[in-house]
Amino acid sequence: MSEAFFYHLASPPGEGGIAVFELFGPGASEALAAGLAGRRLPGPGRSRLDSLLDEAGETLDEVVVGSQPASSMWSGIEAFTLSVHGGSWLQERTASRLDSLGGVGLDRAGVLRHALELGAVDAVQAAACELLLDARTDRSAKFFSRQRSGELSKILSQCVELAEEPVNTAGLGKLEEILRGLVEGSVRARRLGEPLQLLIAGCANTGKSTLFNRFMEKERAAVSSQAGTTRDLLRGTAAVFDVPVELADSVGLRLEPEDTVEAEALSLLARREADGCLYLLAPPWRLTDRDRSFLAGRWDRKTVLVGNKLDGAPDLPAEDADVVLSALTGEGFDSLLDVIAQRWLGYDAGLPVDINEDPAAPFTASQAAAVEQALSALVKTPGTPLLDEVKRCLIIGLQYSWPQE
Ligand SMILES: Nc1nc2c(ncn2[C@@H]2O[C@H](COP(=O)(O)OP(=O)(O)OP(=O)(O)O)[C@@H](O)[C@H]2O)c(=O)[nH]1
Ligand SMILES: [Mg+2]
Repeated sequence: MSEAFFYHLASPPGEGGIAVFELFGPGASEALAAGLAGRRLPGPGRSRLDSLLDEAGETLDEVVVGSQPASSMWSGIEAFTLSVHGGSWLQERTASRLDSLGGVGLDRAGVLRHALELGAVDAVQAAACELLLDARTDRSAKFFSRQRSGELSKILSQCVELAEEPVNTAGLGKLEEILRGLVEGSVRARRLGEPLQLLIAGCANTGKSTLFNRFMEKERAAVSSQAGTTRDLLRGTAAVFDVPVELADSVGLRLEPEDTVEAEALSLLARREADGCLYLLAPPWRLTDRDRSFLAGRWDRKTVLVGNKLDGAPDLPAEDADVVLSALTGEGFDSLLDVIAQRWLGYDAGLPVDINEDPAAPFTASQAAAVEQALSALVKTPGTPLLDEVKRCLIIGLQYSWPQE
């Protein structure tokens, strides 16, 4: 038996036109050559047509074999690619053939763990890689692609170097400035990979589902003039300035639920967690006792009061509403987006920001914690910063912050 190697199904799961397996590790070339009719592998950067043979030497499938340099692989690991036809049976059969050749199948996280061990990526790049593959908006994809290339890693390495230099005021000042910038930018960066979760709540018939649909840019939720239309929680991902935001449309609050389904939906709603709440008010946009009792406690400081149905009441004062709009016509909707971006997404006034301009900053909880600890060790005792501790935290951020617990 030849030396072990790893394989990974890189194409999306399920049936497809073509399925792509990646093979890497010390034993990959020998094992792959043994499984091919031609028994010859392409040179670096090249591909060739061949046939994959089963254990008995019969052709399993016509395949394209490629030899990929580390720089062109998502994982940063030099690999062979084996493209087979994409039917489910063939995918399974190919995997079992690779097993019989001595291969060990790895999922995406397994490949990244391996890449981290090999030093092909650091922990920041591994996290970025995972988030890039799951990115739901262009803004997220662009940001994580830059972090996959090492933008934040480079800044953290530069900080480690500054912490290693003999103590001098200019260097320390610079280090503090960089770390403060990273901490500040991290709210915005984290929201690109861990979407903000907002609950849309309010009394029955205030227009929650209409607002939800406006965020989704399509008719996802049923809307009607009858109170009690929405019975269960409906979820969807919207893009606010191209930042992913997860929204939940909820059952309307009523004193007397009509039946047990509505009562159950209301009791679920009372226990629901989210980062924030968009609470809808109908004209004249004044909070009632029922509104206050829902908002008291859990949603107190996490709510934006949205005065809806502006089209029907154009000249009213905003009263308790933080923003007034018409979910039906879209008038005033942009100002709600501004409020969300400033309140929760870490953007200043002066939106929209170009989707290429999000500065590099910690984008996961463990990266953010590492950088915050480095900063607090730096400023803890003025004049005698704990530089070893600063360095230790930064190295944790760079090398050990992925996978997160
Ligand atoms: N004029 C006007 N009507 C609106 C607006 N938003 C919603 N409506 C209407 O108000 C009614 C209720 O809207 P929904 O979106 O179903 O309200 P809801 O809060 O989801 O209602 P429940 O699910 O029953 O709690 C519908 O007839 C909507 O067309 C608005 O901005 N202006
Ligand atoms: Mg509704």
